[in-house]
Amino acid sequence: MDEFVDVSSVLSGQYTGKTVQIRGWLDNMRSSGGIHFFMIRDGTGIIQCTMKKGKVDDAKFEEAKNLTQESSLGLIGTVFEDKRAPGGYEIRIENINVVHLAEADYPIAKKFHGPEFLLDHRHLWIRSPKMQAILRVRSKFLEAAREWFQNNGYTEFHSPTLITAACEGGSTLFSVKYFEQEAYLSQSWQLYAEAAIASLGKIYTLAPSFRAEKSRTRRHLTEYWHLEAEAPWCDLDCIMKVQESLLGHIFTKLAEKAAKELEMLGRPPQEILRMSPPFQRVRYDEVVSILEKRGVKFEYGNDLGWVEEKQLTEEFDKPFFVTHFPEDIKAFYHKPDPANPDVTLSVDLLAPEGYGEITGGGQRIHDLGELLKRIEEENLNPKDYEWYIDLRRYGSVPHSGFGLGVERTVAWICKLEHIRDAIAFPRLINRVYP
Ligand code: NSS
Repeated sequence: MDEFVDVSSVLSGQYTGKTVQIRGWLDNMRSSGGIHFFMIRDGTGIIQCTMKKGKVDDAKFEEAKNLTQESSLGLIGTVFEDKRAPGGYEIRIENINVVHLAEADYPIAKKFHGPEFLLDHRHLWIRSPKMQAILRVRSKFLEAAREWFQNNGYTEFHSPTLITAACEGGSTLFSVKYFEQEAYLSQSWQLYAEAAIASLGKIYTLAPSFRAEKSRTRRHLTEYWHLEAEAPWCDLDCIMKVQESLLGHIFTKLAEKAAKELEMLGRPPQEILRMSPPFQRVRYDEVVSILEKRGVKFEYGNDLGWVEEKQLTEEFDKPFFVTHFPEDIKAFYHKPDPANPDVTLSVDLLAPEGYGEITGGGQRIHDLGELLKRIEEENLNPKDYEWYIDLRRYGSVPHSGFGLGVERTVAWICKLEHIRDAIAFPRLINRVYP
């Protein structure tokens, strides 16, 4: 017998009474009364394995005493249902094969460590139950998102990471020496997506975006994963419906496929289902009055910051849209509202419970003259945007799109205190290691 089985399938009960072979890492170990108790983790689950003196070779039993946390090993044993074991099953070991005896001083002890220590040891900390659960929710989140896009006729499209013109304004651009020229890291695929809709129709992407955020906050990374969509013949209302349908699908799938992980993170799946669309729509000017009523000092025309968003989210118990932001606080490509050109057909989606913005987007300018005017008003160099401007010369159509910050959304879903835990190896103003 040389087939290894997954711990998760042993825990599902399908191997009860049978002899199986598993492999994994020693998560924890104790010995009592001639029995070694091993907790073995294999990435699919964790299971108690017991080794009884007399049931294995004496030398093996003695050798096992010296096993260290995180040693990797393979073992053969019989599966028993046992209510006392965590997970309800245990494997009684018949033979064990140590693949790698880990060094004795595993840096992450079963005691409290400060956040900086855990960030320095992130390469090991991602093995912790909490990080495992978050990373699994993240994976299921993206699986469901891709599924929605595929079911709804969207084609996956990729844009370059090395670019020469800002999408979201110059202040957060990372510059890169590109041979003799200066280039930047992309903040968003959007401008290229606007070119690609005339080729492929409805499109989406999942890619890293980069922002040289100088602020240390709980919701800013310098490198984050951006789930973006762009659709021709789609207006502001249409792109809000796209977001509702996408997130509704994701919530349903998460409740079904990541229930155990969500539960462990303190987010019962029913709570996620309760967040399902429709999402309320509030205009920016209404937001100003809400803030005023709550006694928050806020002037019309300012952008919503962390403080304002936090206050606002207390008024809603589900995600909600904020629309029609003033022109001055939105990037050049946002279409001015024909009914009131001082505001734009823009929309952010805010998560409740103090989390705030998780998506940003809206309807784009499709008229050539209007775009040139906005580029000039924003003091951008039209030369940098020549190809983008060209799109308004050859078959321009009304179109809209949005970008969802994967870590922001996962942080909210998993009820995390800080965005850094929604990604395995976070990039922050003061951290590019490990
Ligand atoms: O700047 S955005 O609001 N909008 C765009 O980039 C559009 N060009 C997207 C589009 O229409 N295709 O960023 C979109 C989202 C925002 O709502 C956040 O959820 C996330 O990207 N975001 C971030 N997440 C983590 N860290 C940082 N620094 C960050 N900046 C934006």
